[in-house]
Amino acid sequence: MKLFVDSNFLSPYAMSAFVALTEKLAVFEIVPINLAQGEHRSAPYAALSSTLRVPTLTDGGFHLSESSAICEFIEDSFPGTSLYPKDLQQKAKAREIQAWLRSDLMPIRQQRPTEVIFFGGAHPPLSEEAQAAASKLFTAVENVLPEGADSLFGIWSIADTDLALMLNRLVLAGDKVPPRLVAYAQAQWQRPSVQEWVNMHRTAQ
Ligand SMILES: N[C@@H](CCC(=O)N[C@@H](CS)C(=O)NCC(=O)O)C(=O)O
Repeated sequence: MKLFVDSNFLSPYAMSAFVALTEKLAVFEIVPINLAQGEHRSAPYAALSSTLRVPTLTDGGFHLSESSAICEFIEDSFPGTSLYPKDLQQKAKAREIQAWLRSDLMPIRQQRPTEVIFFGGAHPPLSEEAQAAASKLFTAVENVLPEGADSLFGIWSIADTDLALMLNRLVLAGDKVPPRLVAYAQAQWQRPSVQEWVNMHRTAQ
């Protein structure tokens, strides 16, 4: 198996696929794709990914893009640590959270790009629009995360990793985040599979 990821390990979607494979103890090769140089638009990559985006997972002649589809494929392909809750309603909620994080909260994603998480540095205050998105995020998480819990469904799921990344865009930029959400994001960030991604070698561009 090969996992094609951005060569600077900044993509939250590549991270999700990486964590999923790592949790399953799958044997896979990381193939870095240089987005800055447009390598994702090159013919060899286009032959693997119709979306021309990272991540893409390949297994022989099988090619799959879109990180949530990749996570579901990995879940169905490997035994070991479950990526999703077994309970059908909880599993559906985990997928809801994944889909939501990928389709909404754009002002946070734009004003707190993952460089904030992986490189640090100073960032301008959030715009009103981004503050509104942050407050929507906080309310949603407070509604779904049980008091005192460090995972959404009583046991780790890949939705926790995705959600912690979204919260950490704000936490690590020093934005105001409710303390129990900070504690949740920090606890999730310590997971060894996540730390493996965090500790990838990156170069400032
Ligand atoms: N919905 C996709 C999003 C993937 C995505 O946006 N990847 C970005 C890197 S974070 C990318 O490849 N950007 C290059 C481009 O769109 O040209 C997923 O979940 O995999």
